Amino acid sequence: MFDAKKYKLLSNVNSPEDLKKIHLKELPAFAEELRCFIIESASKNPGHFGASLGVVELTVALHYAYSTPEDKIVWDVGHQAYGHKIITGRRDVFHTNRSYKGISGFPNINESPHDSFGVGHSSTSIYAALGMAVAAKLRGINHQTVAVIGDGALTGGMAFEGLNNVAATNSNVLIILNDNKIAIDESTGALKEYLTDIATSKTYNRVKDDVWNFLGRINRLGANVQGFTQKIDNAIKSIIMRNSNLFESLNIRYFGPVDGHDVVLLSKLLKDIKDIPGPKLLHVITKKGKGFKEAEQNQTKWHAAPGKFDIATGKLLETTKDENKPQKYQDIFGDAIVELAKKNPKIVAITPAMLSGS
Ligand SMILES: Cc1ncc(C[n+]2csc(CCOP(=O)(O)OP(=O)(O)O)c2C)c(N)n1
Repeated sequence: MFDAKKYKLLSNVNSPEDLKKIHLKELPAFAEELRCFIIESASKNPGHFGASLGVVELTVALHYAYSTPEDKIVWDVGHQAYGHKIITGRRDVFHTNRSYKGISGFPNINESPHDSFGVGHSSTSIYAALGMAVAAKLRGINHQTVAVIGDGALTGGMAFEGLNNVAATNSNVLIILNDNKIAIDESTGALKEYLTDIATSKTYNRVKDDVWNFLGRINRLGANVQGFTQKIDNAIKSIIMRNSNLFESLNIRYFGPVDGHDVVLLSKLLKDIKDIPGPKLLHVITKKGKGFKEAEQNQTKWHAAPGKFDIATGKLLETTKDENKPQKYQDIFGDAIVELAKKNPKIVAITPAMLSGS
């Protein structure tokens, strides 16, 4: 059960409106409580783990800057939405996560108006967000739409279709690329290298920092900056990045990369970006499993908590150790296919970019 004394800030937050009452300065402390609560809950009721820990700050910043359910946040994959669930009124039932008659481990439109899309893996968020943005426009409603997609899910075909059409329809969609450099197993394919390149490009980052510092200064002067910042930002970016940035080339304005664990920075940024019309992408760098040593060090194993565990040591509790459980179908299948493939070189196994999860 929820211990209000232990979670001083979290105990006052039953909705995104409550979160907005917290002072910007206190957001890091709030994020830390949220992280501890997710860890404590998973230690008793294991479920997905690393992905939600990695987006704690992003989740807090999103709900600080946007107002669901009017604004729409679409989580791709959905296994990273625990923080979202806790902030949007499900804190006290979170201990029932993924259990019979309990709450779903994924966003579920029947469970909460804050869950804008029924999700379950993967690569659908950009398209879903686009649909919501177009529908809002047709109905004359002025709400914001955000798709949060991981670097793994971004490699899916439908995500590429979504990018293609978001750009072509000039919709008011913000795509947040949650780049933690891993899917469930190592990310595969060319996009991984590409994202590393933009995240580490010295020229790009120096210019970006200069532009942002400059814009920050103007903001602090209190000028009516929106149109102005846009003009400068546009001009500089179009010179430097149009031909070197995949997203910019598709007519999606690219912001970042930024530290996805700086909740204050993210909150300010999202508030600024919110008012810029058209398709945009914010590239945030996060660490899967953030804040729990075992999950940071062994990201595949702790993608989902492998059993009940001791929070202090990270050790699995005896009763839930793997050897006490029946073997999983996927393991039996995997062993069998390897055994057969050793004898027959014509056998090829195809996995959805997640060998261990298949
Ligand atoms: C169409 C499709 N392709 C692949 C998968 C397998 N799959 C499930 S989640 C996932 C990606 C998870 O990585 P990411 O989006 O980076 O999220 P993270 O867990 O790192 O937060 C993949 C490839 C799937 N479920 N559906």
